[in-house]
Amino acid sequence: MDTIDEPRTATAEGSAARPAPHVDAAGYLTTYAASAADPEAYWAEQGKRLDWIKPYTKVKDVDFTLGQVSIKWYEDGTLNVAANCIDRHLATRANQTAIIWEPDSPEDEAQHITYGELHAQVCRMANVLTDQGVTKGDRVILYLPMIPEAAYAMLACARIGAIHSIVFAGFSPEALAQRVNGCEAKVIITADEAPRGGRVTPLKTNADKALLHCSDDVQCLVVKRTGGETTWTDRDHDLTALCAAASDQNTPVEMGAEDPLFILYTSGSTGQPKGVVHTTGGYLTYASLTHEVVFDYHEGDVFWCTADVGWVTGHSYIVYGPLANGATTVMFEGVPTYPDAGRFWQVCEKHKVNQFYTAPTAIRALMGKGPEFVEKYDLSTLTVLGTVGEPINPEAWNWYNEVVGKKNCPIVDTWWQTETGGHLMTPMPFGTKLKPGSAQQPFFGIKPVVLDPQSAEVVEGNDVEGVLCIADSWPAQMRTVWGDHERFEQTYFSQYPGYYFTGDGCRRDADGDYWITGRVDDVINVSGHRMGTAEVESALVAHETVAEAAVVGYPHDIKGQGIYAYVTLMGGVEPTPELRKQLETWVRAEIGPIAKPDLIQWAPGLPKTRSGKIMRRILRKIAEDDFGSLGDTSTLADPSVVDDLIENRMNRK
Ligand code: 6R9
Repeated sequence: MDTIDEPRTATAEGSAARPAPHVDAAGYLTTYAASAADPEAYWAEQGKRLDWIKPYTKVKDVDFTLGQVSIKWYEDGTLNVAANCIDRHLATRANQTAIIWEPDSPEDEAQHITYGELHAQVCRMANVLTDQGVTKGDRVILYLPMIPEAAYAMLACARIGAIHSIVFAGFSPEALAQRVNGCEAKVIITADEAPRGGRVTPLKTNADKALLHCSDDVQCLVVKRTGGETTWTDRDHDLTALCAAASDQNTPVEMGAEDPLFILYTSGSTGQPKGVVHTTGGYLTYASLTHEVVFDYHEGDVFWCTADVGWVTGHSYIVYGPLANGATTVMFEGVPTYPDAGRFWQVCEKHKVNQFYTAPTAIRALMGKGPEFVEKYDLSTLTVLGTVGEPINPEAWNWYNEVVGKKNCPIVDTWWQTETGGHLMTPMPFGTKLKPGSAQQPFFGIKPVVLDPQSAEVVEGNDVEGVLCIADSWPAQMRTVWGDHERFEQTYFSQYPGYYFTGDGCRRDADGDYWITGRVDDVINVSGHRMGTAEVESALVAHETVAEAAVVGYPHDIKGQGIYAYVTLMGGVEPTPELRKQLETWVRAEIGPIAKPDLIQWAPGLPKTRSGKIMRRILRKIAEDDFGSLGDTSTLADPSVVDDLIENRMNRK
């Protein structure tokens, strides 16, 4: 498992013309040591990557103490994120492509949007938002396909100081309504329809359904993506037409470094998704720095992150990081397998992509289709490959390395979270001996610690395992949960006092490299998407036939983890295959397609302690088809339920 690959050099065969890498092996050690010894000095310097209206004099003001958690970076500085991502590049890059937009269908033409055009489009949308009464601090929900307007809308909000909150276009009307209400949004920006993988999602119709549950004051701005028919009410405005008529000049608003930039809802172990808040100065500094260093991005490179802007990866590495660096960033509307499994590689060839960043689940799915889909295309421009979202299994890593990278492109396995804003652990592409499956080393200024889950004590030394915490802040750390600072403190700072608790378990191997072993809470990771088991359970029990439900993850070949639901029906309800289908459809509608259970087992009873607590450990084991090691079941109120669950288990190897 611990195969070591020698550190690559940027002048390896095929990339002879590349500039020297930003960080080599010696450079990593020196810079890391300096950043850890004097974080203030390191981050004071890094903040200068940005253009500040009023430069900061204070760098860091952080307290991780429960009851008074407070995180501030560059707090007395002022700046504007859109000006940093666009305006400051205009003198030298007005005619350089900022965004390459690749539509869902390869038959349709790609768009190359220059920094000059991006400026005009963002100014137009900023003016439209202002006309709608949106001002600094107001919330705007974005429910959009992967179209350039999604980036314009993010930057237009940033320009006028509004706080955007993107809701992934795969989420249901119910999930959308919850988020509109959760942050009391003034406006929602959506599109008529979202084409993806040859199919069309009626986004505007979904938005209409959601808005039935929201205040009548919420305005709806609609981008014309397909021109398809949609209903039209008094609150709807044609955003495409309004932008065309608006001025292409707009003065960016001066924002404090600690003013919120965006809210992004993410799943936790309990309750409803929480609104992760990221702020202006620290977030952008960190997104920009990590984008440059971790992908070894250089002037003129074409960078492609295949994520959706509905997830944090899309925020930091499609829009904010690359644009802050004046890069050319690819935005892809489609899916990896449409029209066939060669789509990613066709796009890499077509746009001469230099850095390619995707999720292990996509790699596993494509690996199953065979190498011929990759080999058809010229991938010689690729220099660095990246993965994110879940651990990558060595088999997928090797395929990515050999078939895609031709053993010539280092793979950066980047571990991070919605909460962290950017990469916290990753190899350096030209400065680390790579180990397939390991996120390896902390990024500059990051201090990981392994704690014993029982004693909460720090585990020193190597070849150890425990829960992963971070000992000190970094500029892109989330600042709070929107509207619920107490929940923020409880979730991240209460279990292991003095540390940021990541929710992940990890192993530090004999060389000091980190291996993420997965969540230690009730969060599962389905195709790289975070899902709270509690969310799926509450969707299930909302169905009239369901008395009780317990949801766990189980190993899934393609998705990493699948969703396994144990369902106890109301008395008198027949468990039929039709009902199983109905429940699947129900969860899809309540949350979205990504939450659909893969397996539903009818459970006449659930294993519970005498105090009524569901023993998830047992349910996980049965779902993993590993019931030989169930451990002590004698504390169960009724141990016989376990036999029935084992006998009727759904996942048989
Ligand atoms: C960026 C993102 C965060 C959770 C995280 C962890 C898992 C992410 C990983 C990884 C192993 C990696 N995760 N990257 N596990 N190796 N390289 O994915 O954010 O959606 O918030 O998920 O994903 O469990 O805690 P988010």
